[in-house]
Amino acid sequence: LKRVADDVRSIPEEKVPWFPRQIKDLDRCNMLITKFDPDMDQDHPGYNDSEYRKRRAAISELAFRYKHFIDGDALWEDDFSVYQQLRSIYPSLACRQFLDGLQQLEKECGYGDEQIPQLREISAFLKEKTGFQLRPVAGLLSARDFLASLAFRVFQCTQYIRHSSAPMHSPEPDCCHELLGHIPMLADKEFAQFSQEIGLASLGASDEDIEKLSTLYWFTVEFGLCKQNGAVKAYGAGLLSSYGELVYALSNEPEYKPFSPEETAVQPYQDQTYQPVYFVSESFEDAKIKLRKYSANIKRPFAVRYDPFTCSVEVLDQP
Ligand code: TIH
Ligand code: FE2
Repeated sequence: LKRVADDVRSIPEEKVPWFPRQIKDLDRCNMLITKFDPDMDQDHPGYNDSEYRKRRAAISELAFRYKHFIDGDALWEDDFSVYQQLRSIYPSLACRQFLDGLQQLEKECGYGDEQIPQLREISAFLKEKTGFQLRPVAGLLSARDFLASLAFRVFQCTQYIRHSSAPMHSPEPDCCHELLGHIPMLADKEFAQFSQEIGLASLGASDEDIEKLSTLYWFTVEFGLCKQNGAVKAYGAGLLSSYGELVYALSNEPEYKPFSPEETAVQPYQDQTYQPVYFVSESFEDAKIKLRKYSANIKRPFAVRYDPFTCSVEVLDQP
């Protein structure tokens, strides 16, 4: 079955027809024409071929579902405890930018209800805040592909949920991790820019540099700590989505090192359990400046510049 517009639009008798003003207005530009439909059109060559129609329906369904958090409801229904437990410790352990982002998501986007906003709603929310948008991904992506999407301010999100027997820590990303770890941070302008800059630095880089950039990503975007008003706070998504590791990272147990891209980029890491070492930056601003300096030294025969008007990357000859 073809999907038609949710609401039938009445066209008012005005001189200027309605047109979208904001990106979210595009939600209303969703009317499809029901034509050449093998389910409804008796003249369609596939009308009497049930296998063909089934196949087409499945393909259509994939395209429709592409925009949604397929397993999203599970976070709030089955595993609402993940949210509630983490929510209670955020005020003392999470950085200011994260708390701001989460509060906006609760106020403007339906976080905290028993129902989760859909991927495209969160995506529209982020787009207004920082220009980031979300894209569903079936599983773990290669570092190169994942980082490349950041260059365009696109964040690739998993949709499945962690097993209910281990809500405190998951060794792989899941929807709790994306929703509670990454998305509030991506609502911060400075953090969004930091993320995009890692992405831009990765475009066309050697395998060796990709490895270093993904290690930098790991110890900042995923497991970063930063100083704020004299205290150390978490801004890494891997910490902010794991009750167990968040408490551990801000205890006396792990080792802290000052964030320094050259050193951080070659620090070995493992992804089975908690990190033995975390890097602490003075501020986002400080991390961004250091990263920029580091990226400028990555050897590439060209330079890149992002054009936000066309959402494309310009490739420039290196002088
Ligand atoms: N360990 C995180 C969690 O429990 O939410 C998930 C991951 C972050 C980074 C890699 S896996
Ligand atoms: Fe992540």
